[in-house]
Amino acid sequence: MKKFIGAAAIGAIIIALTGCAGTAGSGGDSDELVVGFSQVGAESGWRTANTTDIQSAFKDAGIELKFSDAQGKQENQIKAIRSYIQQGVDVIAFSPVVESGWDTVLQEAKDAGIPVVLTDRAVDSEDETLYESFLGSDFIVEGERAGEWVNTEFADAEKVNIVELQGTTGAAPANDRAEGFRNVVTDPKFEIIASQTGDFTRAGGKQVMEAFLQSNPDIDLVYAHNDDMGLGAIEAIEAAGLVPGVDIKIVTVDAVKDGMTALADGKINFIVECSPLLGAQLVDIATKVAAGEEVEKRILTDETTFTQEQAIEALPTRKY
Ligand code: GYE
Repeated sequence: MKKFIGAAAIGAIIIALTGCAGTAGSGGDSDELVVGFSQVGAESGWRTANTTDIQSAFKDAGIELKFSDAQGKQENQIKAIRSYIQQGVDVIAFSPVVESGWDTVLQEAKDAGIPVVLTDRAVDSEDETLYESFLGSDFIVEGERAGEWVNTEFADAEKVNIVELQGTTGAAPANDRAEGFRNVVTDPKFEIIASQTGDFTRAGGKQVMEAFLQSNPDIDLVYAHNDDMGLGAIEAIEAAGLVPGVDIKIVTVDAVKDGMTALADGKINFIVECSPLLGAQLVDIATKVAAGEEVEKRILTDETTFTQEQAIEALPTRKY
């Protein structure tokens, strides 16, 4: 902290000498705020909606947003964060591609006096002072909501073979959606006969589902950690001559437009919502932390679930 006291003292001398406060320096007027944001990539419809929403919220607020796309790689995110530190932005926000391995770079941001806000995904750092706030969904609850639907839907079944399309390995939503689902789908009649990552992409979901179908003749249900992988699974199921939503039931997470359309068409059976519209809240948090105001450590998004009937009703006004 010493060097900041030094800088402030020098600033005071300059002000005294020139008789004018000037406008330079970080953390001043919200008009001058600069926020650096490191996005995961563009792997899904959810991610695209999230990027658009964040960029437009900062534009509307008149706050400069430096944006970088990590293309799914943690090393790119670390580079982007280091570059934001170097540039002396006022706030750094990022959506961590995986949960672990952030302590060093977060400590660097802390040492530079730059507050960090986690959006959408969590880190597993034990030191919670390394970030100001975490804005996003409760992915465990999302997994539990998917599981509760499964329990009701298959209440009368004797044996249910489930295949799981997992999100990106090591990502918070992949870890937690797997955990939440297993928390509630506990009856021994349910068996997760195969589980593999499809990396949150449509192509990944399709490829993994093709392999699942080849080695498992009797699949009752697909649990996909996001809509895109569920949409990929639909293609694989149809190519195998089966009817998605009927021969094999499908439950997914996200509720983006393409997912909701497949739900309304009867190809998906149930979707747990995960909202990508984090922009306005992120602007609010970034503005507050830059001004040194206290913010809540954990800010949850409001979410619901959709049946096929509810999707038909919601689709015309769906924003993403
Ligand atoms: O569910 C998935 C995306 O982190 C909540 O990432 C997000 C997840 C979302 O690729 O579609």
